[in-house]
Amino acid sequence: MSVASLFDRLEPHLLSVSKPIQYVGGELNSVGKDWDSVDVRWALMYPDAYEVGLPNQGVQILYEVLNERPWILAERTYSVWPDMEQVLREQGIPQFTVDSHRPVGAFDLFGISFSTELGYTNMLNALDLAGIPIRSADRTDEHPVVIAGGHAAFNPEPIADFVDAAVLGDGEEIVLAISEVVREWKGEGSPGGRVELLRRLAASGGVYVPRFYDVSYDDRGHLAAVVPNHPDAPDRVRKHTLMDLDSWPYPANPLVPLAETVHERFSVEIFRGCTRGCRFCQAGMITRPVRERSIETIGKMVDNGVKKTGFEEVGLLSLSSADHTEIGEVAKGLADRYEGSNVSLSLPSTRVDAFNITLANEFSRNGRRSGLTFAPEGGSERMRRVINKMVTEEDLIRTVATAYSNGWRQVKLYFMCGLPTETDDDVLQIAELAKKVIAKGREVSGRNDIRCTVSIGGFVPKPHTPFQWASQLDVETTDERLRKLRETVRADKRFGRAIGFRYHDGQPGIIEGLLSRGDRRVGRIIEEVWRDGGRFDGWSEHFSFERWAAAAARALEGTGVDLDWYTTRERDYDEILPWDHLDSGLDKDWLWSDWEDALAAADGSEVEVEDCRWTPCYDCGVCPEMGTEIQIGPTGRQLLPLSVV
Ligand code: B12
Ligand code: SF4
Repeated sequence: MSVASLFDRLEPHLLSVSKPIQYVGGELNSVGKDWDSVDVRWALMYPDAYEVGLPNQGVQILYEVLNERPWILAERTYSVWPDMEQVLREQGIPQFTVDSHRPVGAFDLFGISFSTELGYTNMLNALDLAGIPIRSADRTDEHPVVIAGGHAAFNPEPIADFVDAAVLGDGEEIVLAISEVVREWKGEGSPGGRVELLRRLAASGGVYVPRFYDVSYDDRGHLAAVVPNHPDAPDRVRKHTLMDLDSWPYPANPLVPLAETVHERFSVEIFRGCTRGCRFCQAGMITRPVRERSIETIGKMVDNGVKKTGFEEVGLLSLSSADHTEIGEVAKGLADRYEGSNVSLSLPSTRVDAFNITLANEFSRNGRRSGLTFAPEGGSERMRRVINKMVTEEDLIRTVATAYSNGWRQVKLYFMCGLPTETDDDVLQIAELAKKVIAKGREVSGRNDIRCTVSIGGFVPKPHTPFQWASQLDVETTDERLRKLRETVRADKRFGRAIGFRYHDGQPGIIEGLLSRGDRRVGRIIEEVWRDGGRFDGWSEHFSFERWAAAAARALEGTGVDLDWYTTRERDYDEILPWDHLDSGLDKDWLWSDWEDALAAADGSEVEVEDCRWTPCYDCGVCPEMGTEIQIGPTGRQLLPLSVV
């Protein structure tokens, strides 16, 4: 039965809300499909405002992959701002998709993409606005199956009561497989209702259905066991890995936003995965192994994307783009192709050791010579050994010297505060490093307008990393350490103004830590926060630590555990972790020995884990467990076709 558009009810209120254009839809390359002509219908959500959510590659890719099938329809929805929420609640209008303004509750599947855990309260709000019960257990056959994906879904336990299912890893193939299961079940007349559908999804082995697992705790409040309670639910649910990125050249029809968004460029993922082995980096650990897109496919995707969108900037996206085996040829080929046109190229932050000036020159040939960004992450050499990011001070100074002497005036350096074994001194060395960078820049360029911006994020231990056992630094010590650093930077008049200083205070990091390593009991906190008005927790102007702390105290009363237990406590080898039944391929013993190596490095031992792209496999477990292998070039081919722009 057809589902009517809500637009007529929405339109009269659009002029009373901020940025109404974000709710209108109809972007270039968006898709409108006939509701009745398909078998399976997905609503896809990025749980943040349109301006953050629209550029998200994950959602754009899945939207396209699904809509390419004539029997599937996919539409998008984003979090509405509080003024629109008020309109929807007052007028009784449900959460809607921007494509055809259909109610989210009418779809078969509601897929939500979490690149950060701070989107959880926005999910609850969207469910509630959609008229879908926020708890999975309260839903009936009338409601969509709610599925979480994205990096945060590698530990979906804090949202286990709210989602019906979660998917780990690359989504391209599994969303099609899920659609097949739904089509078949609907085709049979939906036997057994949603529980049977969830059973079929769980039995497929690639979808985690939390309700089919019982969780128990011991009398200290520690996790005692996570056991399947259904014979068809596997003991461990595995992640998905897309092999051969060349066969999946998406987005091929990138969406062009109507309103201003955080990114207005066409991005091409030049590879997935990273095996550099930085111990804090969840993205690197969970996306192993490295799979490169070939230079030919990159060339075709850029050509196609620029023509179809009119974007004037092309971003080459990955976790460490300068590591692509043919990055030099890619950069030169694209710079040649777009020479004299309006199209410029950009590369996200570069590893200090992968930087080379020829590459940087290619990237800036047709555009502005904006700042260069490097991420040494640790302020002291000792710290960088602990995190396995082996960049020496000498390397860094040499690299920035090359950049400054080649005409760059600005360098941005990313660091973290609160890393395992860190002391005040490790962080204060960031100031020393920044001063040396400026001094060197002035020396080699002979100019005084050299700048260095230091940007500091709080370290949050993440599941499936060697630091998953680490204690997180408490809010007070984090803030005090950052205060001392700021004072040290400002105290030296010779450099004070040349050094920019950006940092986040410790509070949001602790809540992100709670949500990252939490178990199912944390769900109650999320619900309390949402009921208390919590929305858009990733935005500093909306985030309230007090609200989270108060909700945690209430929700955890009597459990024997508290906010500190989840965050500032170091875990033991024997502890059952909430995500142990979710298989990222990484061998837990390998992770543990890497954690021990980190602690040994803190005391001066020189144990470096090399990159398995260039050295023998060191048995992290992923390739044999997942049946995958590293896919890298060089292919020796060329960037073709060279089209006229
Ligand atoms: C571009 C980018 C941004 C941009 C744009 C965000 C956007 N709208 O997409 C900006 C600058 C805004 C940004 C901000 C932030 N980012 Co960011 N970002 C990235 C980056 C570089 C690329 C993301 C991307 O496009 N990946 C490629 C796509 C294809 O992958 P994907 O989204 O994971 O989707 C695939 C699967 O996960 C899966 N999938 C995804 N969703 C779903 C849903 C369902 C239902 C299913 C079945 C499958 C599925 O299928 C997709 C296709 O295979 C990544 C690093 C990276 N290379 O991944 C960091 C990264 C995602 N960001 C990160 C972080 C921490 C942030 C911030 C929190 C930073 C901050 N402190 O402010 C904010 C959060 C913003 C927000 N509110 O969401 C981290 C995530 C950390 C983590 N969870 O481990 C990453 C991994 C970087 C890192 N190494 O730390 N980011
Ligand atoms: S299994 Fe070996 S080759 Fe594969 S990602 Fe791990 S270390 Fe690298």
